[in-house]
Amino acid sequence: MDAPWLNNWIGDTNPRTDPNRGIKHSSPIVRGGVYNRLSSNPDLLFDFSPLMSHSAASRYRIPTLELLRAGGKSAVARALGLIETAEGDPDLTHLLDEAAADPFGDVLGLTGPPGVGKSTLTSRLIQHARAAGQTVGVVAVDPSSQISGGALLGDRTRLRTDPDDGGVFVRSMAARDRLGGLSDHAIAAVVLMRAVYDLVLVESVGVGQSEGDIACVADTVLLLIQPGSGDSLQFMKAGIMELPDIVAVTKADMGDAARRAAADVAGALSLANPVHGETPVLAISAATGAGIDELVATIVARRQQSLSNGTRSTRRAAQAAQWVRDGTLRRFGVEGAASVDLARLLETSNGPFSAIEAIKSLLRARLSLT
Ligand SMILES: Nc1nc2c(ncn2[C@@H]2O[C@H](COP(=O)(O)OP(=O)(O)OP(=O)(O)O)[C@@H](O)[C@H]2O)c(=O)[nH]1
Ligand SMILES: [Mg+2]
Repeated sequence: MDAPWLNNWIGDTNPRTDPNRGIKHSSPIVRGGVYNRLSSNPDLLFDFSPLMSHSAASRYRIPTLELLRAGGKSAVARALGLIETAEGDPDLTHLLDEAAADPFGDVLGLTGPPGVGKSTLTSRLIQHARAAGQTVGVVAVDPSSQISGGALLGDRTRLRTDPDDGGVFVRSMAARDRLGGLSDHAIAAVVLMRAVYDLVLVESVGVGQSEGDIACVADTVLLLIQPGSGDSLQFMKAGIMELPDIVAVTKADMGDAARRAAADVAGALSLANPVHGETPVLAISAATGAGIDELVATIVARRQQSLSNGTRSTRRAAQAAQWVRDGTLRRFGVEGAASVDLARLLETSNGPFSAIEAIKSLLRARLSLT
């Protein structure tokens, strides 16, 4: 290939001949009239180097958002790898802020206790979205990796997807910071995927309070409850009931238990939250497909509502502020977080990821850690 760094980036596929990549449209020729100076081949009119970051401070080959979007699954896979290996790199921070500022898709968070049916439902939702022509990214947060030391790719997710389908990308990630919670890396992964795919599904096991963590990245939180498990009482006790946007009782094919559980949960919700008691509660079966169309319709209706009443953008802004606050608290504790003006730093930075890096430098310098 004529542009070795591109080959490096997206594998052996040839972006000039692959019509699906759409890279011709984002060619720098269109953007900046740049001819390829690297190649002696006059036929090669594509110089992608302006699409790469070349800041002197960066030790990595970080793509621009444009290249990431054009590069298909392998580009996304590499970018997600960089989240883990190049944390704090200025070009990566820039890419993450760019992605955060230019969200493309919707993020649906699926949470619930182990074995409730999150992965089975995720598979269904992938099928549904692909049939409707949407591209899908999946982040499965793997809490067991805290013990085993690595993400158990595939084990936890039990997802069956077609490896040849370029429109689906699945990534299993370690939840390192809190049990079942979202690590900084998982948040960054969701932000990148949200800038590339139409729909991003985040599967996270809810253990106690950690269900709330998914709310820091999801536009819509879907809480799954197992029939006959007494989960509705547990969730009420834990104060979780105010968090989900939609509740689904799974495994409705198993009989009346699901209907009873749905009624219990609806009752618990209206007690816990009389003002916003309209949280939809559905009974679904990912195994048979029963209730899935209704669930999707409910998700879509909620999305429309949040777009028209402005709650989506308010929520996303609050989430970005939360990433900065939580990241600071985790690294520097309450005293550290209180010693900087987080809101002002966020306001004056290029985005939440720059703000986090600025805070890290500031507080590390104060602690003489640098
Ligand atoms: N009968 C029935 N079984 C289901 C349904 N959905 C999932 N299951 C079964 O429930 C078990 C757990 O399903 P998963 O989708 O792996 O559940 P999960 O919530 O992703 O589990 P973890 O990731 O381990 O927390 C599997 O044996 C599934 O086959 C359903 O709609 N009906
Ligand atoms: Mg699972």
